[in-house]
Amino acid sequence: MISNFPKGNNWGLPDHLYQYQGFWFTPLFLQRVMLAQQQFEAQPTNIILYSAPRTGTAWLKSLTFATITRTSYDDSTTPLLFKMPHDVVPFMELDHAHFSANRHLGIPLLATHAPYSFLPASIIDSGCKIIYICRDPKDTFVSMYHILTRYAKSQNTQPIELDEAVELFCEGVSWYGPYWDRVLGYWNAMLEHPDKFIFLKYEEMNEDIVLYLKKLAEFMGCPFSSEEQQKGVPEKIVKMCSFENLSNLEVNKSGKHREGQGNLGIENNIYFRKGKVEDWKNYLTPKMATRLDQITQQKLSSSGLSLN
Ligand code: PAP
Repeated sequence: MISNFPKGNNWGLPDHLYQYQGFWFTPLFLQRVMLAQQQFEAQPTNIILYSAPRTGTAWLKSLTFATITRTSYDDSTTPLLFKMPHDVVPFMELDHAHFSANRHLGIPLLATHAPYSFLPASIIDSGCKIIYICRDPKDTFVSMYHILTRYAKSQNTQPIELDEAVELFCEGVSWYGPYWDRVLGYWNAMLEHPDKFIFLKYEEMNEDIVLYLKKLAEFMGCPFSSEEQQKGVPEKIVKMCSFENLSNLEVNKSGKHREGQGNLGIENNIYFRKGKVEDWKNYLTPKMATRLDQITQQKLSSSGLSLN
């Protein structure tokens, strides 16, 4: 069925992207999103982490995981010391079975990159909490371009040039793209169900991460007590989950994620590049940046949301 959908360039990688109901996916991910739509049974206690690729998923996973498990572990015992963030919070598209297992451990977190309109109905109907993180499209694009060029090299494929990738991203032809449409999908859903959502921006979190961690803890139903605050627990979690700390842990420097799962296997350090705001200034020409900003303004103009 998928092979009949409109085909697009997967930024030079051997397989194509396919467009379905307005969004672009690799065949494997589209298949898995569709499977999850049919089979995934959310519980009201679930907390779902939504993000587009390269917008801060690993950071959000580590922060929420460390916060939720803080009565079981501290910064010298947390599994984050020996497992990468993507391995402590299951990913709906690929870890369906793993998620069921984690439920028994009392970890209610689940992550997905699926656009809002593709969510399993049980997630929307069950009333579970939803945490969304988004990022300036320019930094998102630059981060995506880097992971794809590294991935292409690991597959012995010639990566596409930056200007070609900008073109594709602007046309919406990118993993789970168009980027703007998916952010808007969640933004509009948040406006409809404000009590269920917390909507985060990577840039704002960078400015005051302790404040946002406290908001997250409250939203997840496990606020920091005044005693914890006096002991500096939020600050310790922030330090544990910082880019500097995580990217220097042996597991994140040298391990391999999804090893043995076909061409999904990839070095863990690919997930930790620079962790900076406005790194796009080092890569995009003014013309490219203006083009991306214009699309952002055009697409979000009547939404009340800004992304740059
Ligand atoms: P994914 O979609 O491949 O899982 P995701 O974790 O969403 O990626 O985002 C990766 C970005 O978050 C990278 O940004 P960069 O390419 O601009 O550097 C990565 O470096 C950054 N990142 C990873 N961990 C952290 C962290 N602890 N704090 C801040 N940024 C981080």
